[in-house]
Amino acid sequence: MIDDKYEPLTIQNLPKRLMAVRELTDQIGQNVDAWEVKEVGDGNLNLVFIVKSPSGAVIVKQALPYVRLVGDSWPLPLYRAYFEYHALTRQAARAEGTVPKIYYFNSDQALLVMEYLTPHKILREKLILGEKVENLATDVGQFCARTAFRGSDLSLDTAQVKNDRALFAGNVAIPAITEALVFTDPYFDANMNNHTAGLDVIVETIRNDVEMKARTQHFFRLYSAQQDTMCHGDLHSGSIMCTSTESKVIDPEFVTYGPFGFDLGMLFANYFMAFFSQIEHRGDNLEDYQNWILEVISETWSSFEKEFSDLWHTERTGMLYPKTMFEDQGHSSDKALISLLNDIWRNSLGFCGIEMHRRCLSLAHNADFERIDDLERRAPLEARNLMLGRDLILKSEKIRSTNDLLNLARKFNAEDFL
Ligand code: SR1
Ligand code: MG
Repeated sequence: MIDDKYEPLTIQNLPKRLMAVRELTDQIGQNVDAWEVKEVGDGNLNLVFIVKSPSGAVIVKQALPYVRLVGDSWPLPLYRAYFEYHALTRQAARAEGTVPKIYYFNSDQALLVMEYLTPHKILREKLILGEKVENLATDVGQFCARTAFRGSDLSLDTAQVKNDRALFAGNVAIPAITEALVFTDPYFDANMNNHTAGLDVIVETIRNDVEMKARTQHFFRLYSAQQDTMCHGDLHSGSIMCTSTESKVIDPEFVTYGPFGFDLGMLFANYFMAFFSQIEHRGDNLEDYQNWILEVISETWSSFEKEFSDLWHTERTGMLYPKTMFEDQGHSSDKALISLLNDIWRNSLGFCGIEMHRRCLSLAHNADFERIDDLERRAPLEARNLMLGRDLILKSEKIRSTNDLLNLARKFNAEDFL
């Protein structure tokens, strides 16, 4: 391609700058006059272009040297595209068919050319519109189990795990966003925080709950120090694209080695926020749709549990819980598996509660709530979400089943906290 010196693409200069990239022209042809370029990035960080021609379409994603949401006062290294590329190639190998195909990567330009997923839509938009997705829970639960298991010392050769831990340890600045915005800022009056008017009393309750804050730091320690596996790192409903029957996971630039339950917890939180905000987005079918969201949570866990257990029995070739110690001695490893799954479940609930907090208290809120213009109607829904988050952080050890979890969500959905 294209120059060595980094320069952000524009709709105007993209065709000229990328016309020599064969991997791209293989997909959409060489006649740049027929290319149609649109910038569609609606995330917080990057440029995203759809480039279409009569013969095909691709996505071109380019990192910007700053946080797009905030502007150039918050610089952000371009190297995140490199880690996203390495995460995507591993996810593609470990959970086949669940991520977009990569056609080309250019490190100098922090640029990826990848498959244009169509007619997929961002899952968050579908949840706001009340659209169901068949197989969502199974597909994403399996994605979580396969990437968790196959990126860990349960499966990989230890040299590979150590190499990957070292590789992804270089992704410093992006997980640092999570360290600040997710695990720290919600719990004090940090500079970039904002919350909906009317929530002050709840915010005060949360920020003054010393026991709960200590629990958040327990989970923060797990996030920073328990390097079980390669986590997606930002698995919210804006990182999943779906048709009515198929789901794909995108955008792993927050990739980091972290605890098994982290991605699941983030995901559950975003489903709970969709659940609590529904009343302002739905008409008649509110109950049916809210029940469906809760089913998705419960089935995602079942799908994760089933797939993780299958892999445990069929692909346990890493250094942890070796068959030489269990099956080869005529000893079942099932108790060890159950204990590990319980641990993952409990941790996922803690991460879930923290993500529910940060999306209402620090920077980068969710459209599920933000699209409710009437703040007097939004605040009580966010209050339910914040208070359930607090309970999950405090009681993660005591919530034993998905039934317990869903009953708790139903209970909080009927409460008036303001
Ligand atoms: C400044 S970036 C804010 C958020 O956007 C990303 O999607 C992550 O969730 C991050 O925390
Ligand atoms: Mg993202």
